[in-house]
Amino acid sequence: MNIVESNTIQKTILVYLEVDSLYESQKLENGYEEFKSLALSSGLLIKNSLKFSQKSPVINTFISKGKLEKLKDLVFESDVDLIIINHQLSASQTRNLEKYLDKRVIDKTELILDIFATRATSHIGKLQVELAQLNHLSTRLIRGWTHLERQKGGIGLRGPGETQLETDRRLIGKRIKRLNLRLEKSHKQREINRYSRKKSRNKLVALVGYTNAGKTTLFNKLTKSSQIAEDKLFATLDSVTRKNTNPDHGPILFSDTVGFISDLPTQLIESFKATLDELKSADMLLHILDISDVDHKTKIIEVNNILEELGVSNIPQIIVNNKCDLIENSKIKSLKKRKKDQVFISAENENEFKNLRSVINKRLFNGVFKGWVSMENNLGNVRSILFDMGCVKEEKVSESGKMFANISIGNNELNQFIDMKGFELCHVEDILLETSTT
Ligand SMILES: Nc1nc2c(ncn2[C@@H]2O[C@H](COP(=O)(O)OP(=O)(O)OP(=O)(O)O)[C@@H](O)[C@H]2O)c(=O)[nH]1
Ligand SMILES: [Mg+2]
Repeated sequence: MNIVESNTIQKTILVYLEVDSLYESQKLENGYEEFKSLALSSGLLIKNSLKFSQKSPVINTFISKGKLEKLKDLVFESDVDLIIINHQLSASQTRNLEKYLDKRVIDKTELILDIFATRATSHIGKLQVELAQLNHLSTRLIRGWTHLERQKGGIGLRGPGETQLETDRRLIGKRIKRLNLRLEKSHKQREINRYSRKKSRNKLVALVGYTNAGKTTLFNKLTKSSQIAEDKLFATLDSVTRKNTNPDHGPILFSDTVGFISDLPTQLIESFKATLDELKSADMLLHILDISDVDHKTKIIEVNNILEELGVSNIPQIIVNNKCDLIENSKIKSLKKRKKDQVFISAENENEFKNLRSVINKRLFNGVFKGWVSMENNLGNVRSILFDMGCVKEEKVSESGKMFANISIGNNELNQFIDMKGFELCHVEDILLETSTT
């Protein structure tokens, strides 16, 4: 049930705190804007906001006493249903705040879970979000909800949470177990497996990065797909894998994944691990970033932290600076000089992909060989491997049964055949000669 359907557009106060002691990495300059986008993505009506900084969180209420009084006044003045805090709160902090303010209070985790609940479309996506919500809920069950009994419904309680709230821990535990089993089963059936079988012949390149960086836009161009790419947070929830369509590449599967965000709730990382497992089998990651974003440096660190948490930080990465069209040419030029191992593109303009493609080829395949090879007729198995890899562009057979194939293949892959007896690199003239004389 979403907010509009339930006829109760939730009126909200956003509380944005900068807590000095919690910033391990740099803080986001546009952190408030990101927080606001999250709230708007959830369909909330923002009536008011309060921004302030604090040295460290207060144990009982997270927010310090003076600021809390200010917030209480604001709640009193504004007709609101909900207060959202841009941090993760403990169950007792939430409860104390709700008691003091006499309003529902939700934290960033619940807000993100809510967005995921409204965005999930696939069977697996829905199961994953439900699992994350229930895991979150199970940590909250100790708090008494009776003080807000009359305010049930709406954000934070959408989806499975609504019916589960009244059930006890044991039932939730059971449901979590069942969901885990169902997820496991769905994953087994999923196309990933089909791809992983094929993968032995194909390289898997996964696009990762902060939400809204342009991963799906690039993925669509690389694979001629039409996944939804939008200017909103978490446009993509389900991983999608497709074969590369460009003849300049060797055999590659590209995989588009869910975007990351700073302080991504651990429950979500846990639940999405199954989908993100695909990352583990990736041969290379394209780490896409929005170079026009003032916070891009901090976001690179955030993304790398999450990759580490997922156990994939050892996979080779190419940093792809996207949205170059949004910054001055001179700046791009100087960046290119300083960051020679990185790639600079505008995902919307395919004409600029030449360098990206050549860097991918170089790193994955040690460059790509394009040309004709000949195989004696006892090398039928090599021929079928080449076809499986999707390397063969054209084929000819002489009357004696000698096979000729025009292939596009990574040098590393080619090396496994090159020393075989009966396998040769050849010129197009040789083929004409042999196929016409025999
Ligand atoms: N100007 C400009 N806009 C871009 C470029 N690449 C992507 N965009 C826009 O940026 C927005 C986000 O793009 P997506 O491809 O959905 O981003 P994403 O990384 O897949 O986002 P999530 O799925 O939310 O993680 C869309 O409005 C795109 O049109 C680019 O090179 N230049
Ligand atoms: Mg996307």
